[in-house]
Amino acid sequence: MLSPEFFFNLLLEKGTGFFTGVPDSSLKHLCSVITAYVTEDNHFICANEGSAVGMAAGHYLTSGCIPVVYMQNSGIGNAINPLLSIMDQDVFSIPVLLVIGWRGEPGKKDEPQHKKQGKVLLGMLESMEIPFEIIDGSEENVKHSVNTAYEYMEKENSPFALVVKKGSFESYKMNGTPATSYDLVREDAVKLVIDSLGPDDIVVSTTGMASREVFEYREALGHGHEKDFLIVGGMGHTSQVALGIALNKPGRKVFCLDGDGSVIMHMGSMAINGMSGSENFFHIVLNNGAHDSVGGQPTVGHGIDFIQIAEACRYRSVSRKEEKYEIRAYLKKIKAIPGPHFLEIRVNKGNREGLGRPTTSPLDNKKAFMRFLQEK
Ligand SMILES: Cc1ncc(C[n+]2csc(CCOP(=O)(O)OP(=O)(O)O)c2C)c(N)n1
Repeated sequence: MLSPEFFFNLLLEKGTGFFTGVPDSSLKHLCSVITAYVTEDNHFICANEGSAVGMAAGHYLTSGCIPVVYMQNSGIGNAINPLLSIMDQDVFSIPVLLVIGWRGEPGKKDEPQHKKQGKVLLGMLESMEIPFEIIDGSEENVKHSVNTAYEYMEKENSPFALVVKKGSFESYKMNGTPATSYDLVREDAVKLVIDSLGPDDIVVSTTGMASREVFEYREALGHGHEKDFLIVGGMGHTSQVALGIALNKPGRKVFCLDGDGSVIMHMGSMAINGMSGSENFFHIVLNNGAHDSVGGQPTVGHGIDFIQIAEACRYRSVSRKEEKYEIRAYLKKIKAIPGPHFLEIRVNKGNREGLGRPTTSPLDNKKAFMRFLQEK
């Protein structure tokens, strides 16, 4: 296995001093090393991977030094536009080193949402004409790959990708972000929301552990899963899927369980939600100030004011809660009045040890959910 510090030092030796990206579980030890060694003004966790490419471009324009953008391969989708229409040799010709965590590598066991992304990753890079090297656990190989990458970027002034196989990095322990002292963790809030639902109400839940917690709680209650649409991939798009359902099914109350990282990733959706006028739409953000599902790296979620943003986006009701009893009472209250509703629930980061994953496939989930929606 590769020491993330060894890899990081190779990048420093090449003159890179600026790091940005969106975290990924397979790169979490590298992210920890970057966080530990790089000053705050030279390391930014961005809203999404495309924004990170943008920030990297700005850094290069002012420093002439090659920046690093790290991401999970699912983030390539967000990054394609700035890579091809800003960084590409046919446009501004700006070098950037992409460090991409390879989920869903063919032949390796992974979650369904990673399967297609993992299969097409190398082909996507090829068709974008971004050369790449594959990184595994070997120090010799990584040295060679980093040399190849920087030689290319310096000569061609354009992006290069290092595709990192899952499990390549050794672990690196660092002190986490300071603990918060809210009443609840995300899973408690998930349970409160599910407990508040009526028989026809539905849930659309976000990427990562929130959806796993919804699934497990339904199992524990002996419920079916037909009322929940668990968006295991497509980070940042949960509220738009939920809104699409709410608009077409005005007789159903639609509870969107979102994450702060997810909302921030495509925050423009809040404006569309608020302005939609959808009376049956409940946007609930479980704000733990972190990308908890991939290692707990900080978001700006506890630093910004979601309430003011939601108000300005014209949600009809807007509130922030953190205590169990007030959340319960508030959910009861807003269910009786027209939305769109926005509720931020402040929670501590953290998850239960041994949290399972949905045992039904996304396809089964879709079929059961559509059947349930047809009933009314
Ligand atoms: C486009 C994209 N980038 C990155 C990821 C990796 N990823 C999965 S879950 C997650 C964190 C989500 O954070 P948040 O929405 O705050 O929810 P939390 O995990 O804290 O509950 C990330 C970064 C992804 N799935 N898709």
